Amino acid sequence: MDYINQIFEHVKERDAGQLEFHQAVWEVLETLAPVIERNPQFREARILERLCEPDRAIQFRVTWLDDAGQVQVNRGFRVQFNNALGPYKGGLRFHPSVTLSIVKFLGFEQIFKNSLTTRPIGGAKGGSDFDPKGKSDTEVMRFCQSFMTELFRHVGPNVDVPAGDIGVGGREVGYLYGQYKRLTNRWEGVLTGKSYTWGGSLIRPEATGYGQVYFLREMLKARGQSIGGKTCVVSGSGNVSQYCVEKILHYGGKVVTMSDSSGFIHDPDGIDAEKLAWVMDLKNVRRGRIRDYVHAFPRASFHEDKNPWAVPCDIALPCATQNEIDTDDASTLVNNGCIAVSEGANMPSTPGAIQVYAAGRVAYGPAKAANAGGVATSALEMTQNAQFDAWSREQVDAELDRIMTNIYQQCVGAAEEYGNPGDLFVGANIAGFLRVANAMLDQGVV
Ligand code: NDP
Ligand code: 2IT
Repeated sequence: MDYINQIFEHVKERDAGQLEFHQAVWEVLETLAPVIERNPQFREARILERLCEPDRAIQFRVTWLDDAGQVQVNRGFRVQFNNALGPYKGGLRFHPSVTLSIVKFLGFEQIFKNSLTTRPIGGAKGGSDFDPKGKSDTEVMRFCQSFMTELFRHVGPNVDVPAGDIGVGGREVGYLYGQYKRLTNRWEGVLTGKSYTWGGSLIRPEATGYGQVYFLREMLKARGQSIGGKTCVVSGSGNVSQYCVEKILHYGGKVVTMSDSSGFIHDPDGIDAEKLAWVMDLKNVRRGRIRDYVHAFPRASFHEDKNPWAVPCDIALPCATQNEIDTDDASTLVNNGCIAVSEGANMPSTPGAIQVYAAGRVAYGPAKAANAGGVATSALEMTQNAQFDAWSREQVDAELDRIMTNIYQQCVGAAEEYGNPGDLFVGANIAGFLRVANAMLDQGVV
């Protein structure tokens, strides 16, 4: 549709060079033509143009002292994309690859993902090119304190509520929270992913991986299949991967790979609960490399600088980073008999890979839907904070499962209603978009 192409051309011209942002925008725009045709009011109100332009993008310098007393300079970002549905909400990523383009792609996707959760949360993302790898705890603390010394004036429990993402876990959230509290003298739910003993929610650490598998379960159920007995290939070995593996094991699946940025391990016997506990200790406590797995479990092999997609599997679960499955990887998966892909990472499949899934009739759970369990549980943490309450594991997990099942149903319903039955990629975009777009119409020209 000409109108949609025009908007995309304008984004590319205005934000030249922001390739990840362009990719994320096009993935949404290309699916919305039937919605715009049926709802001319969105075009009149220029909803798409407004959605492609963040409410504000904050960039700042983060200066800190390393353990040797040297001055270090990093760049910090927070992009507040859209708050039609609730306070800005989305994670912080600390990784050397972080740029404005990366933060904008993540913030843009977050708008639609958060909308799908049906919780009152808008979309945002932030981060820094700071690399926590190899840094001491005190260096990480000083960095986080300096980062929050600028960020605190832009966030708040009813304004913008950051959380974790790559390189930001419980340790970083703790240091960020401590500095916010010191600067404001307020103990309030300004961040999610906090430790349970001081305002965090049970199940938040597990939520993204668990939710990804609940979504997978629903996709398979619709095809008369289940996770039990299926061979699964997982990438990453961080927060999302660990709890994805845990939940696959719970449903009786077999996980044969995990990875990090140095390569992947293949364990033909399967990564069982005991081996997973070993990986969790390696990654979360010792902060080591996945290659060490083969020393502890010698029947496994390590494949340096490779991703795991060539290992034959029934189900692929990307949980590391963007664009980690390209067209060739997707073709290999399909040729090896893969029947389902559920995305834990954000935008892990390239546009070409997504086409390969469709042609191969692979059940495809797109990131916006399949990994929304993390932010959904963050929203439950916000609710508990607002109530000065703490719910049980069972209560939070049941709510997470309900939300993920509902997201699956929304995707199916929207895909059907707009002429693409069974296409969850299209369904997720449309269902996520409609709630935000209608809220923007209600709230006038702002
Ligand atoms: P972690 O930092 O805990 O783990 C990231 C994992 O991915 C590590 O194993 C890391 O390896 C690997 N990885 C990161 N970057 C690359 C890269 N460029 N190439 C290869 N491997 C890489 O992050 P999370 O588990 O929290 O996040 C993983 C993905 O899930 C991200 O895409 C994130 O946006 C997404 N996500 C996270 C949510 C959350 O709640 N945490 C919610 C929804 C989505 P190494 O240690 O070597 O860097
Ligand atoms: O990509 C994501 O949804 C996250 N990193 C989680 C965001 C959140 O606010 O919990």
